[in-house]
Amino acid sequence: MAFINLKNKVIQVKIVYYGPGRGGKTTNLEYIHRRFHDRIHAEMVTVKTHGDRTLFFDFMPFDLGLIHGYQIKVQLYTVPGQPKYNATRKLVLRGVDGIVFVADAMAVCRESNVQSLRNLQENLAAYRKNLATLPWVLQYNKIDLAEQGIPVLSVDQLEQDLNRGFGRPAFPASALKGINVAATLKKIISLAVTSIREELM
Ligand SMILES: Nc1nc2c(ncn2[C@@H]2O[C@H](COP(=O)(O)OP(=O)(O)O)[C@@H](O)[C@H]2O)c(=O)[nH]1
Ligand SMILES: [Mg+2]
Repeated sequence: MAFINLKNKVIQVKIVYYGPGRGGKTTNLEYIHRRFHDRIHAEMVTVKTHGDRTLFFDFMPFDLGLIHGYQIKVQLYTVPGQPKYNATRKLVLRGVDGIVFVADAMAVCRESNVQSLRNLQENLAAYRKNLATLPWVLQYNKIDLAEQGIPVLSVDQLEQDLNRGFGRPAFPASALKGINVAATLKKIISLAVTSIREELM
């Protein structure tokens, strides 16, 4: 459930970008930060280390304006994908309102996508949440690599592997080029806000 401040009429919506390491989560946030810079008046905080670009998480808050007199504040988080950082991943999921699962469309990443989705389900279970009821969408990232002759999974294959039984909105994307990055974000915000509104009624 979102954090709601009734006195100040503020609803905080927490969105987490989840997925295998190096799938493009940070690149999504960097693109959003660049593209909506003047509109969001927000700082992007990235905790970096050598090797991987993010050790802990990336965090970006921004305002969506008023909905029914409530100020909607959205917070975007990403998690580190490597198996050894599971404690951090679990912690970032605390209080999550919506998830973008960023899959890496490269053919060599097929198994790590599936493993990461399984890991997400396990970590959600610790908070008594699950993918059947939570707002979430998928992003099939790095589709631009096909042009360079790098083997990428077909959307059909990715749907089979990751979205079978869920039927969630899914966006073939290139975080690097900004293809479907905004569409992915808009969709998850809309689903999360709708779900919060329903819980409030
Ligand atoms: N070609 C291509 N490379 C990408 C894309 N998205 C991310 N990358 C690259 O993949 C690497 C890992 O991206 P990053 O955002 O750090 O992944 P994260 O670990 O999920 O946060 C970086 O070198 C990015 O430039 C994409 O859409 N296309
Ligand atoms: Mg990252």
